[in-house]
Amino acid sequence: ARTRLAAVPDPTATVPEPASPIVATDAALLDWVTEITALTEPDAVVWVNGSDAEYKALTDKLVEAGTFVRLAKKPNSFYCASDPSDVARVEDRTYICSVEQKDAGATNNWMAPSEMKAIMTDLYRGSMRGRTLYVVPFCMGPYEAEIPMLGVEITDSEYVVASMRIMTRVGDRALELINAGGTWVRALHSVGAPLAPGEADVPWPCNDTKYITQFPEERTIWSFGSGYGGNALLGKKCYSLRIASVIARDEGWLAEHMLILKLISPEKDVHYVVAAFPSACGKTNLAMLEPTIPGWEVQTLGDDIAWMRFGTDGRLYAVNPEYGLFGVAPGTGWTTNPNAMKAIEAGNSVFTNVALTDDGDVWWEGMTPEPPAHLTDWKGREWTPSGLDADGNKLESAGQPAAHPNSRFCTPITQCPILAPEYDEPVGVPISAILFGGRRKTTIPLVAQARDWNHGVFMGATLSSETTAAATGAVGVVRRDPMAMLPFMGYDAGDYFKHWADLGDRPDADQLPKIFYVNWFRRAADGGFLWPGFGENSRVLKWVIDRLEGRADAQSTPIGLVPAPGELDIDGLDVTPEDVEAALAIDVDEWKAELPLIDEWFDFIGDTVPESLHAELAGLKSRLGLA
Ligand code: SAT
Ligand code: MN
Repeated sequence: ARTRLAAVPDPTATVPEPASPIVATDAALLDWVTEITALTEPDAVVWVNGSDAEYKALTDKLVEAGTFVRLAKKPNSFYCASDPSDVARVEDRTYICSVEQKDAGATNNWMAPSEMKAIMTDLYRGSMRGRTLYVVPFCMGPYEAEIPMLGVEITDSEYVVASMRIMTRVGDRALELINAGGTWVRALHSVGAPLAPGEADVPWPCNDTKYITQFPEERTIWSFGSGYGGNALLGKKCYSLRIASVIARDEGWLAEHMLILKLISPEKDVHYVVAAFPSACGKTNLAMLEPTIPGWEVQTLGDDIAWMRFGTDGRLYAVNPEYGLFGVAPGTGWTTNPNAMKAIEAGNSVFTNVALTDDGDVWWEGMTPEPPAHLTDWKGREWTPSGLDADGNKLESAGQPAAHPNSRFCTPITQCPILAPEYDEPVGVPISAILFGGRRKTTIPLVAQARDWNHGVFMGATLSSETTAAATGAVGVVRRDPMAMLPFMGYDAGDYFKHWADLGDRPDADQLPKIFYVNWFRRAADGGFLWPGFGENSRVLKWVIDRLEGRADAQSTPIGLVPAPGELDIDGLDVTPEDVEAALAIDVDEWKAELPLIDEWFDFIGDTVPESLHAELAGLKSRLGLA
């Protein structure tokens, strides 16, 4: 059973944790904690200071509660299985509650703020009974930033506190910056599973009713009912994308769903590249890629989110607001992503919905070529490769993956062996190129460069991808996912495109990064991938950098600039030239099928789609001879 802390719902009595010399002095914060404590009625209030001792106590508590299993094979690391109903982001339960509906736009769920607050206030009433309310001060991005991006998450989930500590900068330093007058985002979270006196807890408390709500004008987040990932670690998608995209619009910068990597050429030129892909399309793998072409080196700065602001030189500088990796586990292995594997080996990680080995390690599909002979699957059931138990009886888990397809490792980014030393540079790193990518079996070539900024914005705005297990719902359905931000735009999609397009009107627009569209996932007629991906994607990055340096030729096609024959380095690549050609091909029939989908998409978004993008679409149609 879970040990209970003192049953005194009095924040002032529990504010100063003995380990922490820092006490909150910000009146708004103290008032908010008092208000939420009165509403949610926790047994105790704990202020999180970010110390190792605190983490130890927290993870011990999670082990005792049966939520965590301490791994024998990895230092300071834990296996965790969620409730089977709570395994991914819930996009249909995610709301942008702007004051006016039009500001949420066609792509977001909306409800009037007062209506949503009434519903959720009722849900929060008493929702933390029997639990501890944690106050988690945090900072997205470096503490030393000119304007540190602060937040406070209130949560009743120890899993969330432990994960936030890995994923973001939490504790005293953030609290000090708040005490000093820093602006901060309110982020309220409850799993929505109050305990009656004496009631035993379950390992993964959650509620069938879920709401993930952003109030953009108030820079406020309310989340209820889920303990999982992007639903509950509110510094991640809710703050760093949905709320931050609104702040970025207001202040003239970009908050994007992008990895950040550093490429060093054999000539030792350094280029920083950001790349937007939908969830579970290989961002973590690309961010940590091991180039297969000689002389090239990749270093990592971020694998999921980039905040980009303009420097005085007119260039865009990117910062990774996060401090950890929340990577999709399946498919991550020593051949596909050795750097992620090394980061994980170093320990200090939480693994959610993976499989557990008999000797106290984790496993998932794709980690090793052959699975271990015996596992506990993510649902806690016995699992064997054959689907049979020792007596030859069929297991309930037979025929199912041992790890959930959206299972995750949560690991400090500082453990990444190829982390760029400048990963926490407060002003960020200057970006040379932006890649947009999706997961498409057809139509989209391996790589195409945009002719200019506006064309690149069009590529991003019409980006499409097959859905993945990162969100609940059907997998493998093609949908538009603009800039890979469909579930994360905090305001109207057309206004978001306009914000991007307007950057092209800056007087120093020639300093903007060059834009490319990539697709690692195109298939041959027989269903096989045309391009091997992973480390071989370095060949595409090389062409990108060679384009920036004026060293590589492109050929103009109706959809953009693709590598001229012989310009993509396929030296030593184990792929036929015909497959490479097919990966790069522009098939007019496929584009004929694509264009109505883009028409539909712009119609769906409505009047706010900027004229410049309609003009791009008209240009594309006429170049394809389809106008
Ligand atoms: O669930 S998360 O949003 O944290 C991960 C993802 O979907 O990219
Ligand atoms: Mn993501």
